[in-house]
Amino acid sequence: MSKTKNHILKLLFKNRNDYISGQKISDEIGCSRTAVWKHIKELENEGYTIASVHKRGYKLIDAPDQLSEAKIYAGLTTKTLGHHLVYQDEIPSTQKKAQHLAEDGAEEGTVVLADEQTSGRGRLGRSWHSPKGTGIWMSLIIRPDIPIHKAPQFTLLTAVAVVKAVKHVTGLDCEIKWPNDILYKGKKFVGILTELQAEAADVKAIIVGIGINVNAAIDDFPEELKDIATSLRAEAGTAFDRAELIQEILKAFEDLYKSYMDEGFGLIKLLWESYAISLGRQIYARTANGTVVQGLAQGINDEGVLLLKDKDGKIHKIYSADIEI
Ligand code: BT5
Repeated sequence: MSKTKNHILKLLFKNRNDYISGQKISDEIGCSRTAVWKHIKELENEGYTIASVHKRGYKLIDAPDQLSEAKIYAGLTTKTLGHHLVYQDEIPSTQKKAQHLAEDGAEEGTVVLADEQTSGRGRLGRSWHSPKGTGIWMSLIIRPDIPIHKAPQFTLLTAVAVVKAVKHVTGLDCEIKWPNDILYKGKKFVGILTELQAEAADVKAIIVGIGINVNAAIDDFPEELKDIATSLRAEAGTAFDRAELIQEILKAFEDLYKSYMDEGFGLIKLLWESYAISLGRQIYARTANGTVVQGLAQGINDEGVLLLKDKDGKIHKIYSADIEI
């Protein structure tokens, strides 16, 4: 989308409850009224419904579920998170882009968002299915002043933020499977990927990748995902506004992040445990080197590490693994 059109869209969103005159738009943007009119027509062709009333101006009535910077900014209630937003219709991976931006010094709170990822990725080089127009594929850059061993706590913080936001927007109660999956009735619809840039023992940046199946139809999933994955639309029977969910997630994340920096991991740990499915159950933890530990999931410790008690009563600390219940 051209810069001018994006700017007009931002003004329309900002004045959503009222008319804004063509003159005011052209003054603010520094283009002619004819140019404003041309862009409004283009927006209408793209699916926006815009009322146009003589002597009053333009008013946004309805917007398609098309992501754009303007749409996200319009309802964003965070103090800083997402204020620097990098949006692309198509990208190989928001995570990769965010990694590069963080290396180049991108400010804390920068968010990279795309409508489609062509090489979305999960942990350990797995791929993440990220089709066009139906999901949320985004990566957040944060720069907490913490030692690196605490970074995995941000996977748990993110999971809590997403569960809260999903509840707020859709009413669905979902569950967290340690460390990075969010499920609804046993099927995965959210994956979280937390990566780190460090200098010696300190965190320079944490890149939090969040993938959410929002409006995808199960029939459109690739064969290997049909039985294990779901989407919010498939579960609720109705489509959701991705921009609203993004705004809620960023708000919930920012609030939890503040609580984390002010008071530590305590509140997040409590919330996380209240949403976790595996606790108190016999589970298998398969680590990256293929070792499998079976035991009772007792909880997480203060660093977010999973504690498994095996049949001999020995406690295993699981730092990273896939869990089978
Ligand atoms: C994850 O990895 O669950 C982390 C996924 C993170 C994706 C986000 S999207 C924005 C950002 N940019 C990126 O490139 N990535 C991040 P893992 O625990 O390794 O799970 C990967 C596995 O989940 C795959 O092997 C599939 O079995 C399954 N999977 C792939 N795509 C899925 C989808 N759309 N929905 C549900 N499950 C999926």
